[in-house]
Amino acid sequence: MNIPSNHPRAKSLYIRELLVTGFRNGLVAPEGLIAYGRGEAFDYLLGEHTTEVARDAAKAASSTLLLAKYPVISINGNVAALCAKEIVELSHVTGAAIEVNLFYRTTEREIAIEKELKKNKAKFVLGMGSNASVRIPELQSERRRVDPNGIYKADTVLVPLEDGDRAEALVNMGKTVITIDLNPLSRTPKVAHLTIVDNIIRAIPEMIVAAKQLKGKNASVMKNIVEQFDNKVNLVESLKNIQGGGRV
Ligand code: PTJ
Repeated sequence: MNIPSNHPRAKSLYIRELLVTGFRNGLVAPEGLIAYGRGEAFDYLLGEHTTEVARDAAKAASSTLLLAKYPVISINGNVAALCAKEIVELSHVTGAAIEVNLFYRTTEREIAIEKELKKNKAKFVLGMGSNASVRIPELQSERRRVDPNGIYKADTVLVPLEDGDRAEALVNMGKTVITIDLNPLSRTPKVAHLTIVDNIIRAIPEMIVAAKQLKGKNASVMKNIVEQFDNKVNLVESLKNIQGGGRV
């Protein structure tokens, strides 16, 4: 669809188009369109921009990935449709592996998502087909199937647009869990160690900028950023921004 660039809601309509195209190309589950509707409502309340606290969270998230021994980024259909290129760049800058992990898992969607990631220069993609051979304890959904060389062995996992169950199960496995979720009231942001309350389409580029600035710096600089970060405080501040119409 041709969206006039001077349309007052052009950016928002453009994001919708990415998801609809992703759905038509077999990346996004039909339920993913509904899930975005919830996210979009929070983004509207947030003022559709990256707040200062979200920027702080993105900096802490990039520090955490750079400090990790084996970081992995978990990809679902919505993430692939919205920011495959940026995810691949973040993985290159931070050294994180990429794993496909779907709630509504089908072989066709796995393949379509892998193709999209490789088109955007991903060197390899974990979690495909029978490679997702181990199970996360406590979980019943398809998300429990993970790659022994990926999420299962990771010390740090970035799980954007996630459901609370798996985030909690990963925390219980002793992993450091980072999420991106526009809804600070959702369970995932509360159980994760670190949450960026922002649209993933803006959050991943923020993380890339932060990672590029921090890479090569002394580990103590990044450790300090992570220690200063308080997830609970950040969520409360994000909620205040939403209540204030996103002007903060
Ligand atoms: O591709 P699959 O099969 O793995 O399915 C993916 C979806 C997203 C359909 C699945 O994970 C799902 O149902 O997710 P939920 O439980 O609806 O949670 C999605 C969360 O992400 C909600 O809290 C939304 O507010 C939030 N969200 C949606 N879009 C964005 C977002 N947060 C940040 N950026 C977005 N663009």
